[in-house]
Amino acid sequence: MQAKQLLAFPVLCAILALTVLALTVLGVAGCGDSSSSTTGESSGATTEGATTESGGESASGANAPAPSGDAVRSEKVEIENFAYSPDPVTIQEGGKVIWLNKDSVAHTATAEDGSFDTGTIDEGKLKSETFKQPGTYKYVCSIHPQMHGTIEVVPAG
Ligand SMILES: [Cu+2]
Repeated sequence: MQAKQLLAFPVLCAILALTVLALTVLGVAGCGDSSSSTTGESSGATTEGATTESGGESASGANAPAPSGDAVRSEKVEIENFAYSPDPVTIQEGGKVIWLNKDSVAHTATAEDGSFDTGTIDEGKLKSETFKQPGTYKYVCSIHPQMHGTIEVVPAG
C-alpha cells in the first residue's frame, strides 16, 4: 500500500511537469515566430537603403571629367534653371558643343557676334554647333537675354 502511493506520486508529478513544459514550448515557439518575421522586415529595409547609396556613387562617377587635360572634341552643355552648365566650356577647333534643354521653357544659344544660332531648343531637346575657328565665343539666349555662356575654341594639336 505504502509502496504504491510512493510510486504513483512521482508519476503524477512527471505528467504535470511534462504538460507545463509542453505549454511553455508552444508559447515560446509562438513568440519566436512573430519576432523573427519582424526582424526579416527591418533587414529588408536596410538592404534597400544600401542599394540606393551605391547607385548614387556610380552616377557621380559617370559625371567625372575625363582625366586628360587636352581640349575635347565635343562638350555637352545642359540648360537648367535659366543657366548654361558647365560654363565656360573649352573644345578643340573643329569640335562641337551640344546643348540639352532640361527646362520646361524653350531656350536658344545665340552668338553675340551672330556667328552661330541654334534656334529654339524645346524642352528635352538637343541642338549642336560645330566650331571651325579658334577663338572665344560669347552667346546668350535670345528669349532670355540675361542668360550668358562662353565657348573657348583652341587650336587642335
Ligand atoms: Cu532662354
